[in-house]
Amino acid sequence: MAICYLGLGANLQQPYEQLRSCLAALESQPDLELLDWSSFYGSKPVGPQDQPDYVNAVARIRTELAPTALLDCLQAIENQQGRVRLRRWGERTLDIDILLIDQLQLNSERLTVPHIEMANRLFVLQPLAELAPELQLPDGRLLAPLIAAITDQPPLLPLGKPARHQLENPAAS
Ligand code: ROI
Repeated sequence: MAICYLGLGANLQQPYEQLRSCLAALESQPDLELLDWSSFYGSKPVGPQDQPDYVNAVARIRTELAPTALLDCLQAIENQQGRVRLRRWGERTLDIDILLIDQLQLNSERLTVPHIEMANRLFVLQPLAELAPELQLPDGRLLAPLIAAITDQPPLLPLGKPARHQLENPAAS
């Protein structure tokens, strides 16, 4: 059994709803357990600026799936939600990144864990720190100093955290 953290991001086709339905899809997967998720945050694009702002969040899951099987499962969810990706570093309907798998370090053709850019991205570190403030990366680094070192990215805009009963149906309250 592994505890994994997933980075969720979207900036097309109602990004908040994309993330909400992504969490609903994770919750309905037989091979993994959705344990918790962060608030959703609005964020300015890292990369080309001529694209819409993003909505980002981090989810914590538990799974027995091997890393590549987990990747297959997450890519199937991206595709089920009609994933569109227009260009590298560009806009996309839904991106699910494997950030961490326990304290595993993995470098294969398909997958690098921890996620190669996570330590440099406020839109990953801040929601991750909300979920797991004391978390250490496999190399021993803590989140708070990594966050403090980021000076080139504007603050995130907190957008609230949907409750579990709000994941399936956006109209429910
Ligand atoms: N920028 C933000 N703010 N959020 C993302 O999820 C995101 N994803 C990406 C790139 C294009 C690097 N920029 C991003 O893949």
